[in-house]
Amino acid sequence: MVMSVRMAPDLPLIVFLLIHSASSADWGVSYNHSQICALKNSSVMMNCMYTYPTGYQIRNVSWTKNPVKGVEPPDLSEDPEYSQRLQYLGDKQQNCTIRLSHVTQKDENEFCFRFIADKHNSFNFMNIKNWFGASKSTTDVTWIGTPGVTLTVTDLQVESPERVTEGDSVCLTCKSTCALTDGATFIWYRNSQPLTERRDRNNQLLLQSVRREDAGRYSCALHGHTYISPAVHLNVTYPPKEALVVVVSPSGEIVEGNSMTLSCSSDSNPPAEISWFKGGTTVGSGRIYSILNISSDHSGEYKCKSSNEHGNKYSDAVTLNVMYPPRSFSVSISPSGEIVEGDSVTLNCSSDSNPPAEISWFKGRTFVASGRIYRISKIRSDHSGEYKCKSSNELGKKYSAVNLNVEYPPKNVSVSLNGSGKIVEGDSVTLICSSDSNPPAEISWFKGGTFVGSGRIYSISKIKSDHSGVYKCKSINEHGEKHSNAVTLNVMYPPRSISMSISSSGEIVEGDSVTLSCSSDSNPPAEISWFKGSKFVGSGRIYSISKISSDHSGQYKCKSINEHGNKYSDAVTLNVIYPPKSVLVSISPCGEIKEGDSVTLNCSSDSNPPAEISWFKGGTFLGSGRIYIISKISSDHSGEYKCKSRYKHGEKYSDAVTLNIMYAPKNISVSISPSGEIKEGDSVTLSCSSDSNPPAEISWFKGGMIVRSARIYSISKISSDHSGEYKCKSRNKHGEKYSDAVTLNVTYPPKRVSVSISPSGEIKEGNSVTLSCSSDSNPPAEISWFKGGMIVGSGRIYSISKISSGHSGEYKCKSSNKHGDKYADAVTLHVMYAPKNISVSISPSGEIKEGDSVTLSCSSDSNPPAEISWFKGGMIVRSARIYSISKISSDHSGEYKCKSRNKHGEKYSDAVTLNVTYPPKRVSVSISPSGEIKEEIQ
Ligand SMILES: *[C@@H]1O[C@H](CO)[C@@H](O)[C@H](O)[C@H]1NC(C)=O
Ligand SMILES: *[C@@H]1O[C@H](CO)[C@@H](O)[C@H](O)[C@H]1NC(C)=O
Ligand SMILES: *[C@@H]1O[C@H](CO)[C@@H](O)[C@H](O)[C@H]1NC(C)=O
Ligand SMILES: *[C@@H]1O[C@H](CO)[C@@H](O)[C@H](O)[C@H]1NC(C)=O
Ligand SMILES: *[C@@H]1O[C@H](CO)[C@@H](O)[C@H](O)[C@H]1NC(C)=O
Ligand SMILES: CC(=O)N[C@H]1CO[C@H](CO)[C@@H](O)[C@@H]1O
Repeated sequence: MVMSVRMAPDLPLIVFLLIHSASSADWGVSYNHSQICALKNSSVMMNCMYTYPTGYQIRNVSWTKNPVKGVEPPDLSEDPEYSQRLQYLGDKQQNCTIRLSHVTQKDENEFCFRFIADKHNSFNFMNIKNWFGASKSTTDVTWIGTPGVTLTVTDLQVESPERVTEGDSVCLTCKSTCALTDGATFIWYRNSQPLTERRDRNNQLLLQSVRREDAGRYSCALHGHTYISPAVHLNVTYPPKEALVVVVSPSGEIVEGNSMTLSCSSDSNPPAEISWFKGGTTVGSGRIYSILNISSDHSGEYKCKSSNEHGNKYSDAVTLNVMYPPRSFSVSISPSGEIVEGDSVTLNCSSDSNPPAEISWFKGRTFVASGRIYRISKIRSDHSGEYKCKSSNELGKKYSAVNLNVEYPPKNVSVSLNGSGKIVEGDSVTLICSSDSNPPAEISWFKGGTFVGSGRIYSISKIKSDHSGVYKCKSINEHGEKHSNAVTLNVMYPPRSISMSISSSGEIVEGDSVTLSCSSDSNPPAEISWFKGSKFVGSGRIYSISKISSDHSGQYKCKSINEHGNKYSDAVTLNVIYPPKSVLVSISPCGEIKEGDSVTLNCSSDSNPPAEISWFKGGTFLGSGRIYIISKISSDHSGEYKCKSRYKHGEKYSDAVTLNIMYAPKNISVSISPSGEIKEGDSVTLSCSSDSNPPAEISWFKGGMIVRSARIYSISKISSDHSGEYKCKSRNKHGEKYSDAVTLNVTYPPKRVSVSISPSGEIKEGNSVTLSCSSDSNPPAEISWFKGGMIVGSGRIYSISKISSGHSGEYKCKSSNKHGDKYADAVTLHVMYAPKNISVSISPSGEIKEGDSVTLSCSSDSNPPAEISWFKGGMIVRSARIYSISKISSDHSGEYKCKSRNKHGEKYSDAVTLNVTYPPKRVSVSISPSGEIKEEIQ
């Protein structure tokens, strides 16, 4: 360590000596290591001790780097590069150890410790300048420990040969740029995995007889440090170990047309080159060997050769067995050439396929045999045909055909007729000769024994009856000939040339015998039917009528029919002569005849020739002709009618028929009995008469209401309610009609006589009042009015205008007609009025003396009765009609009046004066200022 106290030049030794003398200790800094080799990113501990003389006190400690004389050394703790990484572990006495973490190449510096101390117990020295020349007022000492700690930072590098061959010995070295401490332990990694197998020594890894598994990326590190060296690849080469052929695709059978891929896998370093062999021949190279569109030629043994600079290796052989469906076919027949029935024949089928095919034989679609050879001994004609051999394996099948043609003479010669069998004239007929032969035969046709044509088909178009006969055909080829069976043609035809004849000529009279006969030609023979008009009358060639009657007259014809058609003969007329019979009248329309209808009478008289007709009603001739028409018939036409039929040999009448003509009601009338006036209580009969066919139903109506259904309507004890208009209705199914209306006027004496007052309610004097008398009577009654027993008026209405109290009283009316009279109940008129005629009377009359008894009474007239009140002066003194004063005094003197009041008004009486006389009492004397004496008596 070097002492580095420096003094200012102008501060002489005195200070130094003082310091020196003041302490026995020396100034100094000592570091444990002057050189430190540190691994990148590791933490470095720089152990440091410092000393200073006693009496000094440490004021400041710091570390700096690469100090230069004359330059203020920077404090590393203030350098941002270091402030985070530098840690001062020492103290302010003697320990100045620091730790620097995460060291980098940049940290390769000289690090020095510096401290500043001053004298604790100061002797007031003069100024001292420190070694930087700054002037201080105290004895500061700044000390830097130089030389400091030199830091070298190293990384790690793996040193390795790039390539080695399996079996070589290899040494890997973990290198650093400075010498790390002896005790450092190295760790090795392969492919980032720590090696567990300890094959290292110091910083070396020894791989004796290297194996291919040792290849990989190697890196090294120091135990206890995070830093790992970059990895270095160790490449171990080796010859191919083995070659293996794998069929990549397809996985199963190999079929022609597919593609196939072989893959050769082999492990070697560097990678091997692959070549392919089929048998001993090279066929390709590369790891993959593909064959597109494989064919059977590709079958065989394949292997691959794997080779690199260190050696080569062959794979085991792989066998390709290419499957394919049958192909290249051939079918042969032996013997070749013409084959005749009875020969022996062999069919042979050959085909190529993998796996070998199965062979089956088919004739047409029918399976006949299996196996490559198909043998037929004694061949027959039915063996002819197409034979197919089918060659099939699992990949497919193939057919090959051959034709076997067996020749033979005609056989099964037969004739067939087209159609269902029946042959009708005009049809087209075809005879077909069918014959079995090989080769095909020649055909000839015979009718009877005569040749008529050749060819398989013999056609007759539009056949005629002449073609009927026996036909056959002959079939002939090089192996023989044969005749068919015979076929008979029977040609049918419909009836033709029909004719009819009558046995007798001339007039036919009723009772004669007549025969009709019909002849016609047809095949098969026809059936004959006979018709009269369109009506069937018989069958058979002959139609006989014995004893002919008029009914037999008419047109006759015969019809000839077979299954192929029919034909009618011309018509022949039979006209049977006869006299009239059954003369009948018929009426049209039939049924009911109504007036207005049009009616036709028809006389049917049956005779040949027709008779003359005449008409009669009763015995009267009406006209002639078969028909008698009445248009718009009326009831007058009713009656019996008949007709007469006249013939040259006589005449005949019909039965009579009656015309009954229907009509709606008419001439309807009503009669009342008795006629004349009808009084209540009488018996009255209404009868309705009308004319109609059929008879009508009668109903009676009063007003619009039906009251009875009968021709006669009787009312016993008629009442006024029966009054009114009546009519009757006559009705049958042809119509209805109403009579004129008749009036029933039932008379009766007055009844229900009553009086009503209007207005109702209270009647006040001056009102207008109307009394009305209502009464029911027929004829209308005359009315008279009574007040009390006095007649006061007449007429239904009795009016009083401006009524007065004098009209009060009982009123009634009397109603009278010729059948009687009747009084109404009496009604009372109460006329209301305000008080009037009010007067006052005093009793006793004459002079009234004090002490008398006096009665004032107020009388007034009013309705309703009034209330009375008494007034003296303007003051009310009593409310009563009588005002009695017993022992009257002079105080009662004065004017009195009474007031009479009801709801209609009020009235005051005239005033009356009460003059109560009395004797003298109390006298008073007064002297007037003038000396006059005045005496007053009160
Ligand atoms: C420093 O060195 C001394 C002497 O060489 C030794 O005794 C001491 O243990 C060391 N200290 C450290 C922390 O290494
Ligand atoms: C100095 O301090 C460091 C850290 O506290 C410690 O490791 C070292 O032993 C100390 N040195 C002495 C000599 O005490
Ligand atoms: C440096 O060391 C710290 C821990 O001490 C670690 O987390 C970091 O990854 C290291 N850096 C490098 C680059 O190795
Ligand atoms: C090893 O070396 C061989 C020969 O140079 C080379 O072909 C091969 O690719 C290398 N392998 C690796 C993994 O680098
Ligand atoms: C009924 O007969 C009476 C007496 O003949 C007559 O006065 C009256 O007017 C008749 N009434 C009707 C409604 O014809
Ligand atoms: C006021 C009035 O009329 N008084 C008379 C009352 O009666 C006497 C006697 O008859 C008369 O003398 C009063 O004049």
